[in-house]
Amino acid sequence: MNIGIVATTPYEDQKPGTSGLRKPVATVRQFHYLENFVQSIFDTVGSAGQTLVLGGDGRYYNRQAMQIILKMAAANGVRRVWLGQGGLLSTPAVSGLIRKHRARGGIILSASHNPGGRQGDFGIKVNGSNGGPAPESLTDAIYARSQIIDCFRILDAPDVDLDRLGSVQLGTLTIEVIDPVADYAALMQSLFDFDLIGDLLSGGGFRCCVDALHAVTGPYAHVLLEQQLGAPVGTVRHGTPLEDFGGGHPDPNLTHARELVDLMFGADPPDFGAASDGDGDRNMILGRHCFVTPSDSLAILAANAHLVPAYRSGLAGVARSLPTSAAVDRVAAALGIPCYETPTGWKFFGNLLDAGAITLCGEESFGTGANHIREKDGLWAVLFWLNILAVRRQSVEQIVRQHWQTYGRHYYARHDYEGIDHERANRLIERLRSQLPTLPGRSFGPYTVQLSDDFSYQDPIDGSLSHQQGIRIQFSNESRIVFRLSGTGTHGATLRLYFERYEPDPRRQNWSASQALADLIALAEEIAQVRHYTERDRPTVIT
Ligand code: VG1
Ligand code: CO
Repeated sequence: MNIGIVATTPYEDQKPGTSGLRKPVATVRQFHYLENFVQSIFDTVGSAGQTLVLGGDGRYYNRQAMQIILKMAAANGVRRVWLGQGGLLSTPAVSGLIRKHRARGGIILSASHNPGGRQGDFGIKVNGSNGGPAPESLTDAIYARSQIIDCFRILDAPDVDLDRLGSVQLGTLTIEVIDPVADYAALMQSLFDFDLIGDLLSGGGFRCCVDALHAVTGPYAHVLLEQQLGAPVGTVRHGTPLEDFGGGHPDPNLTHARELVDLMFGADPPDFGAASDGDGDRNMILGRHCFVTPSDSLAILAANAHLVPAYRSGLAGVARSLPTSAAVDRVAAALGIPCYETPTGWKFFGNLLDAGAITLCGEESFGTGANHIREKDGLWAVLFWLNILAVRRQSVEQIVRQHWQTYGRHYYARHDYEGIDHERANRLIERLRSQLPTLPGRSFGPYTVQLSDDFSYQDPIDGSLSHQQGIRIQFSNESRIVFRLSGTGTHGATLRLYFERYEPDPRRQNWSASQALADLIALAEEIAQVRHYTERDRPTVIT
């Protein structure tokens, strides 16, 4: 088998965003586009003699891309690749495997919650030896390399059988095709009380529904919930991964997981409902006629962590991304543990987790996770909730309401304006930035601005700095508005507005979020002229 060294020219647009390189399939299929980026990864990370983990969420072009990457890995001297059977591995499973096998890192082929299929998106995420998303310093270096690349290496060899379990040799590279679920399931068993959850799920009285949205979580949920924990077959819906996710949008939120939401808010719903995204790292939690905001979910997991075997001895600390509500901050204060505020994106939790400074962390975008791996973890959150429900034997709604009574309620909403004009989106942000110094002290009705800035973060462990991570306007009555532009969209720009308002009085905790936040939403319009700049009169998605 010959190693080809193929001449190539750079593509300008290979800068990774919030979570890897994410592009329309048509972009990724351009001549040598994938090859350039993969060679840039190998050149930057160093591939000779290394062990890597490779998997994807099963979306369109997954299998073709796997073949290219495997042949390139062989030509670049990679020693061993742990590959999920069929090219499938969830993002949390990849993270766990990197750690288990002490691999140099991993490549995950996924555009996460973005739609798949021929017309959809494709993505390439790079993870490091701790199992977590590459830090900015590494993605910047990969990007820099991609801008000067002039050749890549690829083995001239027949395709690898991705479906047959066992070892195969590709030149000097050994590929271990493994069951994508087994190691992850064992890890979950080490964290949660499977006997207790099993009693709850198989007892007959408790009904549960998990919607995998035809994405990668399906095989994991089938094994864990139905086979190992004894939930009735049918508990997992849309459990077969499809290349186009059945035409859906694999985003677990109130808009895109519509079928599950209708079930949970319909007549005689199950006791517990959950959905996951394309690559299995996000989760949405629902009870009967009850939606748990991701920010509340993180706070509730932290407050109940002592009920779960893995966290029985307490939490070292917690962290949340800037736009995530401060619900978890209150729990941390009550527990007497530190709470860190990071920029958006899981990579910012990595150092805190590695240093043992935090045990749990999460984002408002339906991502929660812990120190067992270095990615957010959808099914972990589901099992965590089920473990709490199995101990407390209350409904999801009772648990949420009691939490609000104890800690107060953080009303919360995110408004996304998707596919808007880039230039206008940037103008909105720049105009806001220029207003920042004039806002503190100004009053808008009962809201007086206390702090307004463009969030800068200094990593407490390695001291690295990240600037312009989101514009926050904080009011004296513990309300907040955050504005930022998405780093994962692929069509036009996406503006995200985040609204939060704190309500300690249990008598005033029964409004809908849209009622409670109406004043703040109007205020955002007044300050930022959202309608004018987005040319939209309402958001595309509200979560
Ligand atoms: C979004 C979310 C962010 C999340 C990121 C990746 O980023 O807001 O919280 O970490 O997606 O999630 P952005 O830049 O579009 O707001 V995933 O499930 O794609 O790894
Ligand atoms: Co995801």
